[in-house]
Amino acid sequence: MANVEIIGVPRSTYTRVARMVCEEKAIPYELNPATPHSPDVTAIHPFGKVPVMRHGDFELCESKAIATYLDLSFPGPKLIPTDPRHAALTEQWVSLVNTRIDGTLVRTYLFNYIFPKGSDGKPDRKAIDDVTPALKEEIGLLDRAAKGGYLAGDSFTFADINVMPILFYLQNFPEAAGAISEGKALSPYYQRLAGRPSFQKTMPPPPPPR
Ligand SMILES: N[C@@H](CCC(=O)N[C@@H](CS)C(=O)NCC(=O)O)C(=O)O
Repeated sequence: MANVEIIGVPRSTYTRVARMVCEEKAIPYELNPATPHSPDVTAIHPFGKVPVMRHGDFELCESKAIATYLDLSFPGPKLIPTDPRHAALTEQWVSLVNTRIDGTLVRTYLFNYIFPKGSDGKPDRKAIDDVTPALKEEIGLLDRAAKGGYLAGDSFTFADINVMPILFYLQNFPEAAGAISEGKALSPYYQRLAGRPSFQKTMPPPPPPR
């Protein structure tokens, strides 16, 4: 069968998640660069989001669905555990990150820095100040969860893959970096997991100069 195609943008956190799954399981794959809402993406994702995936004649969207398909279809370490409690904890942390934490930390906080909307081309200071309490609360939540060494249970799972690309970007911005360094667990957790080859091999390119 044809190789797995991950279609998306290398800088996208969710695209990186799908690639990390391939790397962890040593799945041969190609990254086909395509931006959100481009024809290759909208043909597979109803809302034009990346990543999308093609494997032979099978097309799929949504990073968690892609991860589930890859984990069930290919040999290699199980990233979504089979034990019911461990599987459910993995799902819980993916859901908490994707339905709330991503919105606060990436779409609201980071995007204010990366895609500043102010008329002077600078980040919107008020928007950053407004989101900082929620940012601190949610980073605190991740810090407490990371005390066990992994987000879900006592071993590496897809829940860790799902959060690592977000932590990668947060390190570079002051309020988030400060909140991470205030806790005891999240910074060592990030440093340890950042050493995994799946993380190193999917490093996004640096941002374009402004
Ligand atoms: N729930 C989706 C979210 C994917 C997502 O938001 N991707 C971003 C890039 S990291 C995107 O395509 N944004 C464009 C948009 O929302 O229009 C998933 O898990 O795959």
